[in-house]
Amino acid sequence: MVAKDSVWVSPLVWLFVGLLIGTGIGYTFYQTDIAAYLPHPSSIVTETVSTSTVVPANPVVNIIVIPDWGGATYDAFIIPTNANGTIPKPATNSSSPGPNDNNITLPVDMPVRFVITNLDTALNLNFTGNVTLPFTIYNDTATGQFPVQYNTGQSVKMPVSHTFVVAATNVNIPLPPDTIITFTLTFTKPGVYMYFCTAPCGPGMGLLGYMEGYIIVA
Ligand SMILES: [Cu+2]
Repeated sequence: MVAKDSVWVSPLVWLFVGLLIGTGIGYTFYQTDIAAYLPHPSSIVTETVSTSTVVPANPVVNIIVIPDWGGATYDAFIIPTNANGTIPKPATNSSSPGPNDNNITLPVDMPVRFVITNLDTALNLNFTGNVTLPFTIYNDTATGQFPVQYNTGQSVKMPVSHTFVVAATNVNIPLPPDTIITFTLTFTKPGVYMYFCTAPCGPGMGLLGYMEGYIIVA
Protein backbone atom coordinates (compact mmCIF):
# COMPACT_ATOMS: atom_id res chain seq x y z
CA MET A 1 0.00 0.00 0.00
CA VAL A 2 1.32 3.41 -1.01
CA ALA A 3 0.66 6.50 1.09
CA LYS A 4 -1.28 9.01 -0.84
CA ASP A 5 0.75 12.04 0.41
CA SER A 6 4.14 10.66 -0.48
CA VAL A 7 5.61 11.65 -3.85
CA TRP A 8 7.62 9.30 -5.87
CA VAL A 9 10.89 10.83 -7.04
CA SER A 10 12.84 9.30 -9.87
CA PRO A 11 16.38 8.00 -8.94
CA LEU A 12 17.71 10.16 -11.79
CA VAL A 13 16.51 13.28 -9.97
CA TRP A 14 18.23 12.13 -6.74
CA LEU A 15 21.37 11.53 -8.74
CA PHE A 16 21.18 15.05 -10.19
CA VAL A 17 20.62 16.60 -6.73
CA GLY A 18 23.56 14.57 -5.37
CA LEU A 19 25.82 15.80 -8.14
CA LEU A 20 24.83 19.41 -7.45
CA ILE A 21 25.61 19.10 -3.71
CA GLY A 22 28.88 17.27 -4.41
CA THR A 23 30.03 19.89 -6.90
CA GLY A 24 29.18 22.67 -4.41
CA ILE A 25 31.20 21.08 -1.62
CA GLY A 26 34.11 20.35 -3.98
CA TYR A 27 34.15 23.91 -5.28
CA THR A 28 34.19 25.29 -1.73
CA PHE A 29 37.24 23.19 -0.80
CA TYR A 30 38.88 24.10 -4.11
CA GLN A 31 38.45 27.80 -3.31
CA THR A 32 39.87 27.33 0.19
CA ASP A 33 42.81 25.43 -1.24
CA ILE A 34 43.69 28.18 -3.77
CA ALA A 35 43.36 30.82 -1.03
CA ALA A 36 46.03 29.01 0.98
CA TYR A 37 48.48 29.54 -1.82
CA LEU A 38 47.69 33.17 -2.55
CA PRO A 39 49.61 35.82 -0.59
CA HIS A 40 47.54 37.34 2.12
CA PRO A 41 47.41 41.10 1.68
CA SER A 42 49.10 41.70 5.04
CA SER A 43 52.00 39.44 4.08
CA ILE A 44 53.00 41.46 1.01
CA VAL A 45 56.31 43.23 1.63
CA THR A 46 57.11 46.30 -0.40
CA GLU A 47 60.84 46.78 -0.83
CA THR A 48 62.30 50.23 -1.25
CA VAL A 49 65.48 50.21 -3.32
CA SER A 50 67.74 53.06 -2.34
CA THR A 51 70.57 54.34 -4.49
CA SER A 52 73.11 52.91 -2.05
CA THR A 53 72.00 49.36 -2.86
CA VAL A 54 72.48 49.83 -6.59
CA VAL A 55 75.69 48.21 -7.78
CA PRO A 56 77.90 51.06 -9.01
CA ALA A 57 79.54 51.04 -12.37
CA ASN A 58 83.26 50.47 -12.30
CA PRO A 59 84.93 53.64 -11.15
CA VAL A 60 87.05 55.79 -13.40
CA VAL A 61 89.97 57.79 -12.05
CA ASN A 62 90.81 60.89 -14.04
CA ILE A 63 94.28 62.34 -13.60
CA ILE A 64 95.62 65.37 -15.40
CA VAL A 65 99.34 66.05 -15.59
CA ILE A 66 99.71 69.81 -15.55
CA PRO A 67 103.14 71.35 -16.19
CA ASP A 68 104.18 74.22 -13.90
CA TRP A 69 101.11 73.69 -11.68
CA GLY A 70 102.92 74.89 -8.59
CA GLY A 71 105.20 77.45 -10.18
CA ALA A 72 107.90 77.11 -12.83
CA THR A 73 108.92 73.45 -13.35
CA TYR A 74 106.70 72.19 -10.49
CA ASP A 75 104.67 69.75 -12.57
CA ALA A 76 101.89 67.83 -10.85
CA PHE A 77 99.40 64.98 -11.04
CA ILE A 78 96.01 66.66 -10.51
CA ILE A 79 92.82 64.81 -9.56
CA PRO A 80 90.05 67.11 -10.85
CA THR A 81 87.47 65.78 -8.36
CA ASN A 82 89.81 66.65 -5.48
CA ALA A 83 90.75 70.06 -6.76
CA ASN A 84 87.36 71.70 -6.10
CA GLY A 85 88.54 74.91 -7.65
CA THR A 86 91.38 75.37 -5.18
CA ILE A 87 94.26 77.38 -6.51
CA PRO A 88 97.61 75.99 -5.42
CA LYS A 89 100.16 78.22 -3.85
CA PRO A 90 102.95 78.85 -6.37
CA ALA A 91 106.16 77.13 -5.43
CA THR A 92 109.69 78.22 -6.07
CA ASN A 93 113.01 76.76 -5.12
CA SER A 94 113.01 78.91 -2.01
CA SER A 95 109.40 78.42 -0.83
CA SER A 96 107.54 75.21 -0.21
CA PRO A 97 104.84 74.17 -2.68
CA GLY A 98 101.19 74.74 -1.91
CA PRO A 99 98.76 71.99 -0.96
CA ASN A 100 97.40 69.71 -3.64
CA ASP A 101 95.29 66.71 -2.71
CA ASN A 102 96.11 64.16 -5.37
CA ASN A 103 95.39 61.09 -3.26
CA ILE A 104 93.07 58.49 -4.74
CA THR A 105 90.73 56.22 -2.74
CA LEU A 106 89.69 52.97 -4.44
CA PRO A 107 87.63 49.89 -3.56
CA VAL A 108 89.41 46.55 -3.26
CA ASP A 109 88.87 43.83 -5.90
CA MET A 110 87.23 46.12 -8.42
CA PRO A 111 88.66 46.93 -11.86
CA VAL A 112 89.31 50.66 -12.01
CA ARG A 113 89.88 52.50 -15.23
CA PHE A 114 92.58 55.14 -15.14
CA VAL A 115 92.54 57.96 -17.67
CA ILE A 116 95.63 60.15 -17.55
CA THR A 117 95.65 63.30 -19.65
CA ASN A 118 99.18 64.56 -20.04
CA LEU A 119 99.11 68.25 -20.94
CA ASP A 120 102.88 68.53 -20.73
CA THR A 121 104.78 68.83 -24.01
CA ALA A 122 108.23 68.45 -22.45
CA LEU A 123 110.49 65.49 -23.24
CA ASN A 124 112.18 64.43 -20.02
CA LEU A 125 113.04 60.76 -20.48
CA ASN A 126 113.59 58.11 -23.12
CA PHE A 127 111.31 55.37 -21.81
CA THR A 128 112.55 51.91 -22.73
CA GLY A 129 111.58 48.48 -21.52
CA ASN A 130 108.90 45.83 -21.72
CA VAL A 131 105.23 46.53 -21.04
CA THR A 132 104.29 45.24 -17.59
CA LEU A 133 100.62 46.28 -17.69
CA PRO A 134 98.56 46.77 -20.88
CA PHE A 135 97.76 50.38 -21.72
CA THR A 136 96.43 52.48 -24.58
CA ILE A 137 97.87 55.79 -25.76
CA TYR A 138 95.73 58.26 -27.68
CA ASN A 139 97.87 60.45 -29.91
CA ASP A 140 96.86 63.66 -31.56
CA THR A 141 97.66 63.63 -35.26
CA ALA A 142 96.85 65.85 -38.23
CA THR A 143 94.08 63.44 -39.18
CA GLY A 144 92.61 63.03 -35.70
CA GLN A 145 93.12 61.20 -32.46
CA PHE A 146 93.66 57.47 -32.60
CA PRO A 147 94.48 54.80 -30.00
CA VAL A 148 97.60 52.65 -29.97
CA GLN A 149 97.38 49.54 -27.80
CA TYR A 150 100.44 48.20 -25.93
CA ASN A 151 100.34 44.68 -24.51
CA THR A 152 102.24 42.88 -21.77
CA GLY A 153 105.73 41.80 -22.83
CA GLN A 154 105.87 44.17 -25.77
CA SER A 155 109.13 46.10 -26.08
CA VAL A 156 108.65 49.85 -26.07
CA LYS A 157 110.89 52.82 -26.65
CA MET A 158 109.42 56.28 -26.63
CA PRO A 159 110.25 59.78 -25.39
CA VAL A 160 108.05 60.76 -22.44
CA SER A 161 107.34 63.77 -20.25
CA HIS A 162 106.53 61.68 -17.20
CA THR A 163 105.77 58.15 -16.04
CA PHE A 164 103.05 56.75 -13.78
CA VAL A 165 104.55 54.19 -11.42
CA VAL A 166 102.86 52.49 -8.46
CA ALA A 167 105.25 51.18 -5.81
CA ALA A 168 105.19 47.42 -5.11
CA THR A 169 103.12 46.70 -8.24
CA ASN A 170 103.75 46.03 -11.94
CA VAL A 171 102.44 49.49 -12.86
CA ASN A 172 104.99 51.44 -14.91
CA ILE A 173 103.22 53.48 -17.54
CA PRO A 174 104.95 55.90 -19.96
CA LEU A 175 103.26 59.29 -20.41
CA PRO A 176 104.29 60.72 -23.79
CA PRO A 177 103.80 64.46 -24.34
CA ASP A 178 100.34 65.76 -25.19
CA THR A 179 98.54 62.40 -25.03
CA ILE A 180 95.81 60.59 -23.16
CA ILE A 181 96.78 57.25 -21.60
CA THR A 182 94.29 54.67 -20.30
CA PHE A 183 94.69 51.36 -18.45
CA THR A 184 92.80 49.26 -15.92
CA LEU A 185 94.01 48.37 -12.43
CA THR A 186 92.52 45.98 -9.90
CA PHE A 187 93.91 46.17 -6.39
CA THR A 188 93.35 42.87 -4.59
CA LYS A 189 94.92 43.89 -1.27
CA PRO A 190 93.80 46.79 0.91
CA GLY A 191 96.58 49.20 1.75
CA VAL A 192 98.29 52.44 0.85
CA TYR A 193 100.28 52.50 -2.40
CA MET A 194 102.50 55.37 -3.41
CA TYR A 195 102.33 56.48 -7.03
CA PHE A 196 104.94 58.72 -8.57
CA CYS A 197 106.82 59.79 -11.68
CA THR A 198 110.33 58.55 -12.43
CA ALA A 199 111.18 61.01 -15.21
CA PRO A 200 113.55 63.82 -14.23
CA CYS A 201 110.87 66.47 -14.67
CA GLY A 202 111.88 69.05 -12.09
CA PRO A 203 111.46 69.77 -8.38
CA GLY A 204 107.88 68.41 -8.45
CA MET A 205 109.39 64.96 -8.91
CA GLY A 206 109.23 63.00 -5.67
CA LEU A 207 107.22 65.77 -4.04
CA LEU A 208 103.94 64.77 -2.38
CA GLY A 209 101.05 66.62 -3.99
CA TYR A 210 103.03 67.15 -7.18
CA MET A 211 104.52 64.23 -9.08
CA GLU A 212 103.69 61.97 -6.17
CA GLY A 213 100.54 60.86 -4.32
CA TYR A 214 98.90 57.93 -2.56
CA ILE A 215 96.36 55.36 -3.69
CA ILE A 216 94.36 54.24 -0.68
CA VAL A 217 92.71 50.86 -1.26
CA ALA A 218 90.02 50.08 1.29
CU1 LIG B 1 107.24 63.82 -13.89
